[in-house]
Amino acid sequence: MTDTTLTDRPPRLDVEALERMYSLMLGTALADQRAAAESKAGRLMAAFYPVRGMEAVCAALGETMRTGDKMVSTYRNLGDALAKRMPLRSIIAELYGKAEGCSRGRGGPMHLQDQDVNFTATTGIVGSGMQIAAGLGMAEQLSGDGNAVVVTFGDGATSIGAFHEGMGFVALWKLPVVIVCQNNQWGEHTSIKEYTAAPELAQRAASYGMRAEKVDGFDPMACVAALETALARARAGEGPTFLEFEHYRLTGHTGTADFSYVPKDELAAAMERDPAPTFRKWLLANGHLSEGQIAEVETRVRAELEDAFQFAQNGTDPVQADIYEGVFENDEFARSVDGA
Ligand SMILES: Cc1ncc(C[n+]2csc(CCOP(=O)(O)OP(=O)(O)O)c2C)c(N)n1
Ligand SMILES: [Mg+2]
Repeated sequence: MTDTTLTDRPPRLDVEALERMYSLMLGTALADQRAAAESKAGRLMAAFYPVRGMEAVCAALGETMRTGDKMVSTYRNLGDALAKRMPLRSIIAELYGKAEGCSRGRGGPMHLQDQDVNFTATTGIVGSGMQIAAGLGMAEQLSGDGNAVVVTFGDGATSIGAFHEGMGFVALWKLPVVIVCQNNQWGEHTSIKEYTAAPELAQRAASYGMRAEKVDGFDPMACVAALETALARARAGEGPTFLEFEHYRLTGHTGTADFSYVPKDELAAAMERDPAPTFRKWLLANGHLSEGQIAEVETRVRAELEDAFQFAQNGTDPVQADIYEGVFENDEFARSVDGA
């Protein structure tokens, strides 16, 4: 029997692509759960912000972005980093604040980055990614090399001034920016219904003269289709697109936060659509992947995670002596500041 709960596969996505997407969804969910548990145990360098609920959007980002595309993310960045194909070991080591981490242990969970794959910046300042993306978008437009800039942030960020300034700027200059709003229905501990009188976020884009679309963020193929169109428009010089991906936060705000305030029925309904298990069922029901192929993916993903967590836990702590290195353009200056 064909499963029609999710949008059907576009012909472009072959078996390998579907396997990659399932790997990314499952890898994100499992890494997230383990990181949250490590955070609860007090073993991570700083607070961890879970991404459970966002896995379908992240897998679609992974399938549609190119390495040359720049990405700006937030503190809730694990799935974005995986979508950008950052090495898993360097991600997990950074969560523990180890020298082997992508930011040499100086950033922690909130500040993953990797210039090799153009995971350009992550920021903990809500709404500020929009302005960073505007600057990067202008640079891409001037260079004319056909890359796009993707910026991700939450629903709450659309109430911040910086967001609105950035929206006006990228629309006016028709910058090659794809704006990914992860609407998980919560801004910290406040429901979207309680913090805005205008909860239809995609409608905000129209007032800036920008194309916008609301997308089911629990439907991986719908996410791919929306991102493909937006990225193609950006590359063709047709300007930015605002995409509101609607889903639900399946955890607390942080890895340790209580979330008993979340209505039980809402959470239960969202859990019914938990991206990785739902996609797994859909892949099987539609005959896209066999039980054997799925099992292979799952074994590989679990082994890679085990390796990365072991690597991180055995990593080295950064030393005080190089604390300023990589902070200023000139390391000589850094040493003089340090008095070394
Ligand atoms: C400018 C600014 N104001 C407030 C905060 C505190 N803060 C951290 S996360 C957050 C909620 C943001 O909600 P949303 O944009 O929906 O993202 P989510 O955490 O749900 O992914 C707030 C208010 C901050 N980091 N930066
Ligand atoms: Mg939110």
